[in-house]
Amino acid sequence: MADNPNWKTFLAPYRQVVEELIVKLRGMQLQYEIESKHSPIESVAGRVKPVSSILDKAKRKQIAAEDIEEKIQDIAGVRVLCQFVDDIYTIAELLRSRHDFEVIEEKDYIRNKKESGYRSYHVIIRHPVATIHGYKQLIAEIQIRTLAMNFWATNEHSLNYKYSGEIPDAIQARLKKAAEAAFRLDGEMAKIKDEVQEAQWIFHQLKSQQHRKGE
Ligand code: 0O2
Repeated sequence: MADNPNWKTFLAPYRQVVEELIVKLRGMQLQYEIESKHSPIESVAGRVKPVSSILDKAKRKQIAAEDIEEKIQDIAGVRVLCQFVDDIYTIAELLRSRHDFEVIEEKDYIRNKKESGYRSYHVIIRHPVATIHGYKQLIAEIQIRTLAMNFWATNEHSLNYKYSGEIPDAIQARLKKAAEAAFRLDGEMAKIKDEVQEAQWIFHQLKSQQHRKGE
């Protein structure tokens, strides 16, 4: 079924949504840079969920084929990385204020971390997309997390893959400790946020001067 050519047609508008969202979020990042302000957005990346993962998720959550579009909300997924935890909430606010898509759900796994230790902020949106058959509204997921949260989530994701979702208890316990260490790191960085930002601003100015002089 994963080779079914209909998947290509089904996923094409999702690819478009991912690309449009990346452009919009990078556009926000650039505006902060132009105005020489700290950008809450450090980087943006996106992907369309592979067909095999869509099928696995549908099976695991007992979702019928005709409900996939509505019930699997991360077929179009974009990830935004930030330096500081409060940047996450700034971005969520920016997303809520947009008129070109609608926020339909928010999941705060920072205030309510997952059992695994996972922390991240998920914003589910409904995004319009123009196709040759007319307009469609597609669901997409924007995951917003700090660099520290991402470091943890990436490693945990690899381990989950390696152990097919059955991570041994001892490793799971270590992962939980690592999640708390990452969270403490975010807390410590928040305390010196102003210092870090000032240092980055000075460095940015220096780089721009050197660039202008052609050094
Ligand atoms: P992939 O490979 O990242 O695309 P769920 O029932 O929890 O599986 P649901 O209901 O869609 O999923 O919602 P949720 O939990 O808000 O979002 C799912 C996505 O969040 C996951 O996608 C992961 O990207 C991420 N995520 C959620 N929990 C964890 C976790 O414990 N560890 C890590 N590393 N990531 C997590 P997929 O489909 O699982 O996979």
